[in-house]
Amino acid sequence: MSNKRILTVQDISCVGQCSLTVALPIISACGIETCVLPSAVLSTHTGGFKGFTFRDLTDDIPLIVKHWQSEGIKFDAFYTGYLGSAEQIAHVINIFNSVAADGALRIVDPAMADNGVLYAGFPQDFPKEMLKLCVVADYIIPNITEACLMTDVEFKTEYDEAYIKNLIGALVDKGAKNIILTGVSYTPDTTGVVVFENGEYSYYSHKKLPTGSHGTGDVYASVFAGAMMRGKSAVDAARIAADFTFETIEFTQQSYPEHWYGVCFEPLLHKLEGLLR
Ligand code: PXL
Repeated sequence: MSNKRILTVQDISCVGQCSLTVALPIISACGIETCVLPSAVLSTHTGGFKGFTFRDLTDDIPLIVKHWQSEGIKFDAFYTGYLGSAEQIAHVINIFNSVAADGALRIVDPAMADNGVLYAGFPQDFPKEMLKLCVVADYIIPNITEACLMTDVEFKTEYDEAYIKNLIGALVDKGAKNIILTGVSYTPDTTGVVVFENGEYSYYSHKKLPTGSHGTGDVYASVFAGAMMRGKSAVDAARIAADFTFETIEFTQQSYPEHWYGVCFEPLLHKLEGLLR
């Protein structure tokens, strides 16, 4: 158990196995105190349910932060995911400065898009706003769609290493520091992550499972954040997160093939400790 605490800022989708209902159990299972700042409350996630409710909590954020400041509360790390409005980005940048312990780690998952399109409800200019948060982060965890939307690089489903290096170069040109690019697949049977850190690339790949699953980006980013808090290098954290996420998808497809809206990560939480040793 570490005595460091992380603040994660993302929505509560009451049903959906994504965002806070993933981050809170996973980072806690990594042995890290996990504080939360809900960006919005939705009845479900937006990826396939119809008629979901959405309550934006933007106005609560400055009041919550003010209280933390009056109590002298600071955080050793931040991990942000799905945000409720473009306006929240300025609030989060303020949080990164005003309630950060010395040397605090800032991890941003620009959770806003997949498969070439923005998630339902985000305005077209949202990626430009999200980029402002990405440039103040130590690590960003975009998928290819999110990286393309923030850089105006054309989104492709078939590509080579030169395309991926150009995409990472475009993010660096915009001001991003260290980048974990997820869902990078160079062969039909494999997928993986590119880690770009201090100017060096590495690639970790594993078997690709036949269909994509909701919420896996949040599982991935949560394990990455937990592993970084446990003192792993970014390359090791990226690999551990990939292995755990793969297991959750495989387990869900084998044990509950009808379960469509998320991955059944809960029965596998106990494995995190072993992966982190
Ligand atoms: O998993 C990303 C995510 C988080 N939060 C909400 C979402 C999604 C993806 O669709 O809709 C509300």
